[in-house]
Amino acid sequence: MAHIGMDLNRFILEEERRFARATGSLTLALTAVETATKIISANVRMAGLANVLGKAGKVNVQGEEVQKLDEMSNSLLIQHLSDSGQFYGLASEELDEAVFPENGAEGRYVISFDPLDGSSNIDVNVNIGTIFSIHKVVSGNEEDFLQEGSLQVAAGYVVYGSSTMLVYSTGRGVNGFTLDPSVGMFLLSHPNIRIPEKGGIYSINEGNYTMWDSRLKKYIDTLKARGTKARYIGSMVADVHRTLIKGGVFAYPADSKNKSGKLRLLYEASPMGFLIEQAGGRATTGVEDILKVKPKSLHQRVPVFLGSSGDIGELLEFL
Ligand code: P6P
Repeated sequence: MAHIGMDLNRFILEEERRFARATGSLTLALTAVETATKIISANVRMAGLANVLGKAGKVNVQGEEVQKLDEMSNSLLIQHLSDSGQFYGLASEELDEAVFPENGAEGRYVISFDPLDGSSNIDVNVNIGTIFSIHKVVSGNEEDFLQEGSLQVAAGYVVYGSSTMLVYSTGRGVNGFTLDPSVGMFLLSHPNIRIPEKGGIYSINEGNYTMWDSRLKKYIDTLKARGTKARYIGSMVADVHRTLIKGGVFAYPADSKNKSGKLRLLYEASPMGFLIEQAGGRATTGVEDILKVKPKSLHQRVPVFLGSSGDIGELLEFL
């Protein structure tokens, strides 16, 4: 029985024991994510001191300046996920193509991840995070990354904020673990997270208002008229974490400049949509459920509206 303070490893093992056919592979896979993100957390915590601030002098597949912490986080995840032997393939926001670890031939899973999302906030000490999405190997090639979000075996994020929290789901609810740096363990702090049916907060970059569809403008204007609170950090992991805990709506819509929105399906929209739905909320592109979208490419972007089911229902009436 899960109790506050239970460590993540024991929680994962107890979850595994509930499945007679479990081989322990997912446990090893999740443990590799845990180890890599603990090390990333230690580096993020000392970013201001260890000269890892600033640019790495490179540009990634998204055309974004690569920050040193981005590069380090990506390398750490590649190393630990590969070493685990549980992953047939790895897809990263920082890599144009998927990589297939030498010792992953027998791996039962593929993983897509954003090693350090929100990295433009690194130099100003604002929350950033790691997001991951795990699918089963089906065909043993790159197609395995292009499965619908509803088929995820596990998804989660680590938010490096006032504390470091790992929040994940394997399809049986959502649980949050807070890193206790004094013992270097993630301890259960938020068991069975449920998102409120309605929340009094909306989270969207209003700097793009003039480029939005008129129906979206009408919806946001209605929220304002009601005095709904606006909260926008500009770091998806932080904005979604607040939405998961407090309720409300997070949105990164398409606009006249970004016809498919800005956020990536495989390692942002899909894992976050999975968590929000597992917590009782909804996640949509505005046209269809995010978890039903069949990906066409690794770095495909989609419009994102996710949060409390009551709020998303109202939003869809406007759209
Ligand atoms: P904007 C960070 O760069 C990111 O990918 C997400 O973490 C965040 O939600 C979004 O972009 C913020 O974008 O255009 O509002 O700065």
